[in-house]
Amino acid sequence: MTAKTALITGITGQDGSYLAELLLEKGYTVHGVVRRASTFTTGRIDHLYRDPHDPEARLFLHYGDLTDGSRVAGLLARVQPDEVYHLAAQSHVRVSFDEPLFTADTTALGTTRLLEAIRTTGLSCRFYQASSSEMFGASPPPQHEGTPFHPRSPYGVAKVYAYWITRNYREAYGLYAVNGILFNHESPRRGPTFVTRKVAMAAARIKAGLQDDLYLGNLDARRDWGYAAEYVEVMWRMLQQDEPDDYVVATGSSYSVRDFVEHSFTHVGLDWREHVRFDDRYLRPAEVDDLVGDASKAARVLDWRPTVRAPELARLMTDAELDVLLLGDGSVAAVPAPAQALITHGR
Ligand code: NDP
Ligand code: GDR
Repeated sequence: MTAKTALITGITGQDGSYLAELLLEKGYTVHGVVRRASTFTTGRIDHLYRDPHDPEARLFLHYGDLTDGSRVAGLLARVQPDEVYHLAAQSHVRVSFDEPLFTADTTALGTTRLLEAIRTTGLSCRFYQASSSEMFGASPPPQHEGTPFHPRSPYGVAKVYAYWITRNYREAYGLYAVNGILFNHESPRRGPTFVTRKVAMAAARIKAGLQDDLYLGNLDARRDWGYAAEYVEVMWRMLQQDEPDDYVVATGSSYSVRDFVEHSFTHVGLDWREHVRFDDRYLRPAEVDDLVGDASKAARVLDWRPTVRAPELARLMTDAELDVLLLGDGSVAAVPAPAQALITHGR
């Protein structure tokens, strides 16, 4: 069998980096789309670098932005992928309330641009859409493939659009297109403004004496948190089936934000009540209270089962942060807090 070629949008993100690793291990040639920024954004995939002049090189990157449909179409025609993993999105729920139009353009219409490019170039590739448990929003748990959508944010609404346009291209044009409806999944590579990474970084910094307090919003929200490194495998499995279909991917257990904080702080010997403060700028205009996924279809059809749940995740993420801060001689690296934390939410 000849080795396959994959195109990953969002390769610089958390999931894109784990997926690129997985596909390279499986022998794929991997092309990634990177948007231009004034600083380098490839930190999560730098370890995969191999000189492109090396005949063995199998990872290639291209500039491109989801808002530029002609570029997307040009890239697809040039790369001729067997599989497209569409992971790029404005993925932050709180930010989507501040930037609803940009979120719609990128997260919703970006998906149509890719699908339309596949259709018009006549490619017979397989397409994976990164759908989200945020589509279920206010629908009570447990949520499964048949649960009605009730999104609670511009991000959730944009993902519902992207879900349906993916199904529509499957039904209308016979495209092999699937929705992976993934519940929250985290890792040491998680963006620092998502709550799990924010908590893990703060617990480590407080332990190391670099800060005193952690400001959070709603501690009562419950999430079904899994481990990102385990979740990319199921994306790949979805594209290896005879027929395209949609799947929920989750652990089936839910924990509150407070639980996650407690596991992280206790792990490094801290009492979270002495350090966690409330800041209403981290509240959302509408909240998703409780997500618990029923992934029995993925277990049955794809033979996929997660092993890492929130308590272990909190420990491994906090350990990873401490590893960055604690130097070999026992001293602490004076890593400054990022100015990103100055950003205020609200319109
Ligand atoms: P990240 O936010 O870590 O990564 C998002 C990626 O999209 C980054 O590579 C980012 O580039 C890229 N991107 C954003 N906007 C554009 C644009 N306009 N043009 C091109 N690229 C763009 O997300 P995750 O890795 O956590 O998630 C991957 C996908 O899965 C997303 O679509 C997300 O919405 C979805 N999802 C995630 C879940 C999770 O729990 N992680 C759960 C369910 C769905 P840059 O690095 O330059 O910012
Ligand atoms: P979520 O993740 O909105 O579920 O979306 P996030 O980690 O941002 O929030 C989870 C819950 O924590 C509460 N929370 C806070 N959240 C953040 N970010 N910062 C805080 O200070 C804070 N305090 C409390 C939130 O209110 C929320 O209830 C993620 C993203 O990866 C999406 O792209 C993905 O689709 C969904 O998961 C599934």
